[in-house]
Formats: sequence, C-alpha cells, structure tokens
Amino acid sequence: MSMQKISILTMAAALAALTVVAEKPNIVFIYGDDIGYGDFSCYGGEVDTANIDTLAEEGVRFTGGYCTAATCTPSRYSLLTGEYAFRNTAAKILPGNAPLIIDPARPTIAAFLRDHGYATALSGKWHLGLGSAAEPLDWNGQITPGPKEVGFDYSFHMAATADRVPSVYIKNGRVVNLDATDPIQVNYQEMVGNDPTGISHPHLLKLQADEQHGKTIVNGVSRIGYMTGGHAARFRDEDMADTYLNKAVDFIKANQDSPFFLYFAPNENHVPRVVHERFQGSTSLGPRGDALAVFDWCVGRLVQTLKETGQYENTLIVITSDNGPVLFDGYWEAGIERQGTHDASGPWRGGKYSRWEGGTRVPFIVTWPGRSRPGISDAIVSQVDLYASVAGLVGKPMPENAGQDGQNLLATFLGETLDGREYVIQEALTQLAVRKGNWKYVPPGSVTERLGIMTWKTGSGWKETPVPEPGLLFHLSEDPAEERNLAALYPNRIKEMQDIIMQVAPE
Ligand code: NG6
Ligand code: CA
Repeated sequence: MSMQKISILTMAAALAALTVVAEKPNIVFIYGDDIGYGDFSCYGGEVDTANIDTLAEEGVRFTGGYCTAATCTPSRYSLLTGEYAFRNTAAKILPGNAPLIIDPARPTIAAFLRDHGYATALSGKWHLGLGSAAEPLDWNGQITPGPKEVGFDYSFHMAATADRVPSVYIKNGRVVNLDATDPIQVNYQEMVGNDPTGISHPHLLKLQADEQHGKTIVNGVSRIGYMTGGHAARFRDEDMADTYLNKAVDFIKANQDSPFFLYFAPNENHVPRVVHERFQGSTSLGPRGDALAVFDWCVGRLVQTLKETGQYENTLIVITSDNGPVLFDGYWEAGIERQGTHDASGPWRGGKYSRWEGGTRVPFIVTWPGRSRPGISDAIVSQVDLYASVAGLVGKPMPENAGQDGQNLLATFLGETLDGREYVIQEALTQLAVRKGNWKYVPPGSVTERLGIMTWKTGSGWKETPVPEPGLLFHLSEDPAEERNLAALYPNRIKEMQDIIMQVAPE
C-alpha cells in the first residue's frame, strides 16, 4: 500500500472517530427464521448473499453468536424480553391461537425504546401469542393484547408461522382485508367450517405435506390447524416477503425525523418456502436456497432505503436467526435432495430443535456503519444480550422488572473489544446445555434432531440421541462436530458446567 493511501485511510479513520454520533441511532433487527450458521455466503454458504456480506464487512461478524433456543418462540421471547425463555414455561412452539406469553407489565426492548422516544414497529412473524388466556380470542374484532401492548406502536404481522393458521395478516390488532360477512374461526383440535384440507383434498395442493401440516388449505398449501372464513384476508405466500418488506420500508421513510426501532422478521427461511415467482429457481438449492436469496434481497432493500433517506450511517443493524437450519420441516420442498454441498449449519452438528451447536449457534452480524470497528469476532454473544446492550447504547438503565439475563455487550457488538460472555446457556425443546470458552456440556436427557423426511427408511424422520449420566462434554475448537465425549476425562470440568446451569437455572 502506498504512503498516500495509508494517510488517506488514517485521515478517514480520524474523521470517523470525530463523527458526531447521535445519542439515539435507529435500531433495526433483521431476524431470520431457521437460517443456519452456514447459510450466508460470508459464513461459507453457497447462495450469494452479497447484501448481507457487505454489512458484515462494514460491521462485526460473530462466529460465537447464539439465539437462546433451537426453536422460534423461545428465542423471540428472549430477544424481546432480555430473559432466558426457560424461565417462562409457556415459551414453547405456540399454535396460532395461543395467548400472548409476554406479560405486558414487563417492558420489552420495544417498550423500553418507545419510552425513550423511539418510534417502534414490528413487520413480519410474531409467534409469541395473541389475546389473553382468560377468554378465547375473537379474530374478527380488536386482537389484544398483542404487539402494541408490549411496545410496538405499529405492527403488521402474522399470528404465528406461515405453516400455521390463521393465514392472514394482522395490522395494529385487526385482520387485514377481513370481510365482516365471512368471519374467521380457528381451531387446532377439530375441523371448523368446510374448507378443504390437505388430507381430504391432496389434489388441490401445490406442495405436498406431512399429516401435521395437512389441515386447512390456504393458497394451495395445507397448514397446521383448521380455519374457516376470512377468505378475502388470506395471504398469498409468494407475496409475503414483499408485503413485510414494504411495510418496513414505509416505516423507515415515515420516521426520518425521529429515532426508530424496527423489528423486521420475515418468514424466510421457514416452511412453507413458497417464494415469489421472480425468485423461484433463482438458486441451485431449490426453494430453501431461493428463500435465502429473498432474505438477502430484503436486506438490500432495507439498506437502500436507509441510504436514500440519509439514515444509514446512523442506524445499528443486527442480522441474526431464531434457530438453526432445518432442511425438511413438513413440506416436500426438495430441501434435502437439492442441498448439494451446501452445509446450512456450517461446521456445527445438528440444527433446529437440537442441543448440538447447530441448533443455537447462528449467523450474527452487527453493523453500525458510522461507528462499528469492522472485523470478525469470536466472542460469545447471545441475542438475550441485545436488550441490555441497547439500553447501554441509549444510556438508560433497563427497567428493573425487565428480563435480567442479558449483559451489556455494546463494546463487543461494536467491535471495540473481543471479550464477550464467559458462558452461554443453550436451550432445545426445554433441555439445556452450556458453552464456556471452548467447552460445551450437554446434561443428561436426550438430543433431538430433525433428520429428514418420514419414510420407511428413516423411520419418523426424527433422531433422539439419549444422553446418559453425567452428560456429554466436548472441546469445540478441537471437535466442532461434537463427536468425542470427554466427560469421563474431566469430572471437574463437568462439575463446573453443572454448577453454572444450577446457578442460572436452579429448577
Ligand atoms: C413444529 C412443526 C414445524 C415448524 C415448527 C415451528 C410439526 C411436525 N413440525 O412443530 O413444521 O412449524 O413447529 O418452527 O408440526 S419455529 O421456527 O416457528 O419454531
Ligand atoms: Ca424458527
């Protein structure tokens, strides 16, 4: 490099350091669904995710970033509340008609930011329940409590997942495009109305599904659960990414004069992977790869909007995922057949549902273009830390009754230090594990994996690995695949890890 170039770089760095940074940068969480550690190209994935990779280059890309659980609801719960989800027994994969599992009296990160002058919005997946447990929810009236009651001024979302009814959008507590003469009813136990189901009318399906996903057909896709009514309100999966994206873009544009918090939670990469026609076949990996391309495209559009409105430099962007990857999750989408050499969980074992690393170690990128010190960080960080770190950023104490499991890792997230957490607790289907430094401990119980399609060859499509006393111990840097159990060699290490779990999760 020439001297001239060095001095220009030095000057640029000096100027950057002098940049007057607003006290309250915008905050954007881009929360992928079922996107694995190895899915983005900056993590070695085979689908070109150029927009994400650019953000990773400008910010900090973590190799030890975790969601708190290997399924959606608990991870989302922790992200928003700052509390490990195992503390809330209701934080399990919820049906579409479950009541809200966040106590509105306990301020979420959205409520906290709203109370400190931020405009707040949710666009995308919710899956944290709606309505109160006391009375059954009426989908045809005001749906409350929901996102608004826990801090989102604006919300545009589906109730649970795209594979669960009701297959409609809800905007600020009302089903969008609902025709009052065609009221919605939802039932997860028995059929309501007479809409065809995947089991009774398989010829109407554009995507074959397993029995669990074989209930009411919406848009040629059978779902988990039954619904009737709301025909004009039902979504078309192909348009879902654009729909959520456009709401997010509008929100960014509308809030150029006030700091905002955007929780953008697209369906990608969750099933059913029915992407817009223009993305179908855009990758060699089948619908799962196409959905990754959609996700990256959404990131690009959000960045473009931030740049066009002059807010990019003043926005903290977090990109991560709610749990590890799954290739087959109920629909015949050729995820397994088309994966080729792409490894969705990267070097880690297992994926969604699993206590192996691949269940909760996820892509994790934090960029604040005006501020980050770019680099790759091996620090251990968890999504449960984002709340405390954001509180540190805005310089306000977290409310006392907010979740207290997070740590203020702002300096880590901004790349100012390589120190992170000492240890992190991992959850999969309510069973726990702990990683400390290079060590990973899996207490007795079992480890679940979603292997593939249910066939005469694979049996149920699920694998349960029993974990005997005293549990499993792995050295992750020497054995990332968690294959060599060192428990018998290091009883003291096991004791140390057990003590951590006892201390954090005494039950
Ligand atoms: C499981 C579903 C799966 C998916 C998951 C939730 C079955 C057999 N499988 O119960 O398809 O919907 O729940 O995914 O029903 S999550 O990412 O929202 O946690
Ligand atoms: Ca998920």
